Amino acid sequence: TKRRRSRSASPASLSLPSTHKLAFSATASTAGPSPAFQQPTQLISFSYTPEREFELTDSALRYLVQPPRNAQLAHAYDRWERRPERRSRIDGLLRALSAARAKRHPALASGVGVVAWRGVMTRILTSPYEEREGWDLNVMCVDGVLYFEEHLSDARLREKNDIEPRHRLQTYFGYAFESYCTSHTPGGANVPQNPGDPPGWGGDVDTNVQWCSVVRTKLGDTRMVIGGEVDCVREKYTGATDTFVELKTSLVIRGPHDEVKFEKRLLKFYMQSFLLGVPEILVGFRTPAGQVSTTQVFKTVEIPRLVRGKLHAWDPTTCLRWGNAFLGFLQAQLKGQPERDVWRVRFTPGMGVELRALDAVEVEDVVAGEERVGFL
Ligand code: 0WD
Ligand code: CA
Repeated sequence: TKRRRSRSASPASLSLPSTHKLAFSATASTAGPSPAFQQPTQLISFSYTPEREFELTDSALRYLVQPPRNAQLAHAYDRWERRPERRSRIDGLLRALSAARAKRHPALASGVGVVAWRGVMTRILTSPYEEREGWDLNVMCVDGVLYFEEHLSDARLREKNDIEPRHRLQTYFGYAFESYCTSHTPGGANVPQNPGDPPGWGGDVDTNVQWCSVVRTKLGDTRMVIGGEVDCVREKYTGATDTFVELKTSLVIRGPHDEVKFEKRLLKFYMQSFLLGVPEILVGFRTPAGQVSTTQVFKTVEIPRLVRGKLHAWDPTTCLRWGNAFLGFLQAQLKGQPERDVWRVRFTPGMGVELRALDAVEVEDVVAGEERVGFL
């Protein structure tokens, strides 16, 4: 039976037993070897169509092509098919996982400890270095498996939907870069569809369309199934992660200040690609107005070395150690708890995380009237 707490109850953190908190200091003091991270292997892939329908195909897979010189990233901004910001569940990931199970994928023989989108795992693992943005997760533990979903408060959702025009354009620059750098056919040069399209334009941006890979990996003793969007593959699709390429845009580096900013950002680039086994990141450096001036390929494994020893350095070992402690903490706390319960993890920058059970009213908010057990 669930306790009903009134929504105006004082912040739960004040009344929480300290066992419901995990502070960074708890992992900083246990320096030592890094927990092992297993090379991810792909279980299955899937696509979202322009109608945002899930399908177990590679219809949205794209191949890397050389972008034209000085590509203009503001091109066709007015034709962007924008996916509305909604709370995103893990339904697509679970459907893909079920399909992989039905095919008796050998990598699933040994059970799973965590199921999550890659973006969520990136947030968790980079949090020791996160200075500004907190986050909330919804967590369920069913049959020993932890399921994570991002929790966006109403306020955060509104914020995401009313981002400043300037910021929205910058986001678009990233998608336009993907259009120039990818093609539907391997080795195919992009042939513009509309009069007025520049050479090399790969088609108007539709952010409903995504190709996703679901991989299996392991951090410490925890086996994980992680799903994430993959921008394109280099030359051919092998069914493995070894040809995956991540595309990024970043402002041209004009001085030491920009360099520091970029090198801090590299942690997110690194962790995001590392978690899915993506070996290469192609960065388009652009002007503030959105013209690509240079491109550079970064090998994911080599990125940590680029920042090592610097004042603003980050260390992936710290992230892995934290991630391992975080998963161990949740496993210990949720073991033996009712499986229908939904838990909330809140991360506060510089501090760590707090865990609490949601009450029935809060769970209703999470489920949002859909027929689900918790968010599953
Ligand atoms: O709706 C949301 N708030 C989110 C949805 C946030 C994060 C993820 N997702 C969805 C994704 O759309 C996808 O279906 O979860 C699934 C897995 O995504 P992921 O790979 O775990 O997401 P992440 O690693 O955070 O982002 C990967 C890419 C982004 O590339 P960049 O280079 O910017 O990191 O997914 C795209 C984006 O291209 N992406 C989005 N595109 C449109 N609308 C969004 C969004 N809200 N979020 C991520
Ligand atoms: Ca990208």
